[in-house]
Amino acid sequence: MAENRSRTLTEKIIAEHLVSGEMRPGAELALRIDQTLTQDATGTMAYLELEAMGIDRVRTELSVSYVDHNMLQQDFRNADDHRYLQSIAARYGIYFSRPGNGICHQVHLERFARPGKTLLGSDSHTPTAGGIGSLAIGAGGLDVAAAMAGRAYSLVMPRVLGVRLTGALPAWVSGKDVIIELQRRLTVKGGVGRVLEYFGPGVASLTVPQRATITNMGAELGATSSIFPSDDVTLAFLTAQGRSDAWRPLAADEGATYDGVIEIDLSRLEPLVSCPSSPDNVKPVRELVGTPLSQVCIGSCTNSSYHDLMTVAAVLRGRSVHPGLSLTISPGSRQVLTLLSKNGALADLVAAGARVLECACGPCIGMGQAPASGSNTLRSFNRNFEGRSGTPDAGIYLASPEVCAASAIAGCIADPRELGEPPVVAEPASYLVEDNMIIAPPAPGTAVEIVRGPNIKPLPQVPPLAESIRGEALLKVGDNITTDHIMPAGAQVLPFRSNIPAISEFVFQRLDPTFASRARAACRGFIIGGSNYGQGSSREHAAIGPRYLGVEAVVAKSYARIHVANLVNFGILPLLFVDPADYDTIEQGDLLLLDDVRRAIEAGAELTLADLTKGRGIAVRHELSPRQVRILLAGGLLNYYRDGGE
Ligand code: MIC
Ligand code: SF4
Repeated sequence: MAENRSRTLTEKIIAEHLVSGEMRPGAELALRIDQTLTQDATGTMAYLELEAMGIDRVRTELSVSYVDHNMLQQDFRNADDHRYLQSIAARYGIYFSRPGNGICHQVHLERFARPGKTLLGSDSHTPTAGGIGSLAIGAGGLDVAAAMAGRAYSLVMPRVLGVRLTGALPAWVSGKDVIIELQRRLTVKGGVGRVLEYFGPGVASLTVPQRATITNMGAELGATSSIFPSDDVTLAFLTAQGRSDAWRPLAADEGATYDGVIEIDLSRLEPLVSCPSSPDNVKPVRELVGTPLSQVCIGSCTNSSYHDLMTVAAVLRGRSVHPGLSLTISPGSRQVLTLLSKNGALADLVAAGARVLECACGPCIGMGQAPASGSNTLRSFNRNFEGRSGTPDAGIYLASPEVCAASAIAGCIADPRELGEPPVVAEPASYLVEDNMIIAPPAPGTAVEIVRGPNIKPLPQVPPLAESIRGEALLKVGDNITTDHIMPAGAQVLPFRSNIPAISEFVFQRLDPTFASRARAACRGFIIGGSNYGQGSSREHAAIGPRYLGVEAVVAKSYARIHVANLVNFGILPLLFVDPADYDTIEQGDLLLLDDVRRAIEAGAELTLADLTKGRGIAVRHELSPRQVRILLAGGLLNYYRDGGE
């Protein structure tokens, strides 16, 4: 790249952090990571991996361990995990955000995120911090552990898609509608291989929390990240958080060229809704008015800021939640909850009949509040994948807090514009800053005992890639299979996140309850996938679980970014059909053979998959970098590092 070329903001931050590689879209490069975050559901595995790396103390500028997902404590398991995480944080020099302090992305935005820094998080919604101008990327726990150990993060140089904002949002329209509009235009795979970079005159009209709602849900486009410039609005937010020293102005160079530009005139947007069961199944709220609901849930890392909940409280003030439904509110952070309780808004919510839950992910990840069977739930969340609410046949709708509040009163989906003048909610000049729920690590060298409960099992060992892979097509699935399909979450499954043998029993349970026992009996095998295989979360359990059950390769039409990295990290070979039409020729149960596979993946990108049942060869290929080939040959990233790999 020419030195003097005008750069996008994304390119500037990447250039500042480039350790090796070329900033050419599609090329692999390695980035220095300034900050990391983990949450409890992915964190236990990440810290077991960190322990396996044998370092003494994290080597990042800042690492934070949050507890926000596994909050129901039906037995000892989740509590034991939290205790393990707290002891690991103290041992390795990591800040620990205690259970009750809030959702990782909301708290990180408030207390730690910095413009211009790189942040790697073991959660797919890590790009929330892009709302403050941080280049924030979601990854599997092992990649985050490696970053904590001081290793550079390898990724494919993304294309930078510009989103030019003009105008200002009309009454009752919010940041959520901007990102739902992008879901409509780009679909759940439209962001794969791209960073969405927002610019233009409309940016100044959006607050940091609104920007963060937009960058958060870029994950549902499959984007590598999403980012806003850092401007006076960013400075005001950081000042109100008592962190003005973290500010630096940041924007793309004048004349920077994007790999395509999408124009959004904010003033032309209207309230939108994502219908079941995909965020890109979008309709304007006016077409859905009257849709029956049994539940409304407000919260999640997408929409539980001070502004969001104050708006909801203002709508509910003096009114009652409709008797036909249940309204839950999960504040994003204790800072938000404390502010609401001091200014009386919490009383308004409670008086209206809202069920106020703790500051955590809660219903978003099926940790309680499963809706009634066959009913609809409306949520201010970011994902509405089948079964994610805990009720397989419930319809999940996604919308802004404004739409949710209006609907909670009406008892069915309602258009908030019918409520007249919208409430005016200003961002506070200063938030209530109290970090007593964040435990700083003790001085280096302090003796700390790591506390492990009986549910925390050692990491399974992965053998090096076999010479040949012979086995059944254990399962054939369609397009846009999510990690919620591959490895479900929810209250029943999440307590096993630190116990691979136990959690593996749930692999593909929602699609085929016989999968785990069939895979175990077969010992080895393949998965056949459609396009965008593995979209959604960063959970590496969706790779470790199948690998534990004997899956050695996946053959699909295309992959989601984080999942394909997790497959490589745990020694599962991700292959692509050269001709996607060949997908139709393979049937579940076919006996497949990849012969001489170690040599073949090193020698070139094309291989032949023999379908022994059908008696035909199928051309398949890989898009692996030379480093990823070496990782696979070693049997995953931990083996690769152990053997001296970089
Ligand atoms: C999700 O929203 O699906 C999760 C739960 O936050 C996941 C992480 C996990 O599975 O623990 C994610 O988004 O990465
Ligand atoms: Fe938590 Fe839901 Fe956000 Fe995932 S998407 S981090 S489960 S609030």
